[in-house]
Amino acid sequence: MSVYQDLMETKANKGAGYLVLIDPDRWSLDQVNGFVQQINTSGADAIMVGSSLILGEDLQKKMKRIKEVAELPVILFPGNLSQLSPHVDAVFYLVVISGRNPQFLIGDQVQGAPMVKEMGIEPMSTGYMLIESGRVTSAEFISGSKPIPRDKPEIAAVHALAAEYMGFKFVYLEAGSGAKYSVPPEMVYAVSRYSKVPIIVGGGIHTPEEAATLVKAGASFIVTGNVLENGENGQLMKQFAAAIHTK
Ligand code: 1GP
Repeated sequence: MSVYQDLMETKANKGAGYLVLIDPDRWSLDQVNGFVQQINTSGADAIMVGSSLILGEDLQKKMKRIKEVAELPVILFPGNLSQLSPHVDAVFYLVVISGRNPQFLIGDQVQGAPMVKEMGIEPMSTGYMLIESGRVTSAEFISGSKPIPRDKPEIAAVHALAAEYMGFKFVYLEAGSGAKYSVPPEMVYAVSRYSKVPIIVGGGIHTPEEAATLVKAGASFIVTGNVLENGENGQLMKQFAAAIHTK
């Protein structure tokens, strides 16, 4: 079964899916083992790996280690082409549709296509939208694109409809890692009413209650990253999974 089919089954059977994001810079090669083991038993549905900017060494070694230890699908969430890796099952093939920067609309996608083919990883086209979240995030700065104002749900909705008409498999509403405010539920609701594309929501989600509200508003997948980077977090992941799995 493809990772896409697996995610769609998760959505159908559990109501929504929980994706745990690993930023490789936040974990040493040894630490990442333990974290992946925790994720395996947390009730999460898949592991995402990547960041808008990675400074640390050993990226490919960490990816390999994550894939070896993971008992869940591993999905690359690439900030740029240098993060492409054969040590994943699939890649969110991101297009920053909220921006107008040609590098992130088609340039990198063309450069990356033969690499993804050669690596044999599954591409899942994803219309990625940056949503204003109270401060300039790394994703916004690095992508050189303006976020959608958080009080303009209709702008996000029409971008999602365009993504649907262009055949994208997902849209990703992104407040940015460590965002001050997560994506407003009103925006998720507007997008889910206007377009049929499954919605991934991430950035600045701190509590299971917040995640549950976003699922109720229409999110199909919830991503948490930062909130799990402070030591013991197995219990918190279980709480997130329970809040997100509404069926
Ligand atoms: C960032 O949406 C993800 O790309 C997760 O964000 O690290 O704030 O949870 P956080």
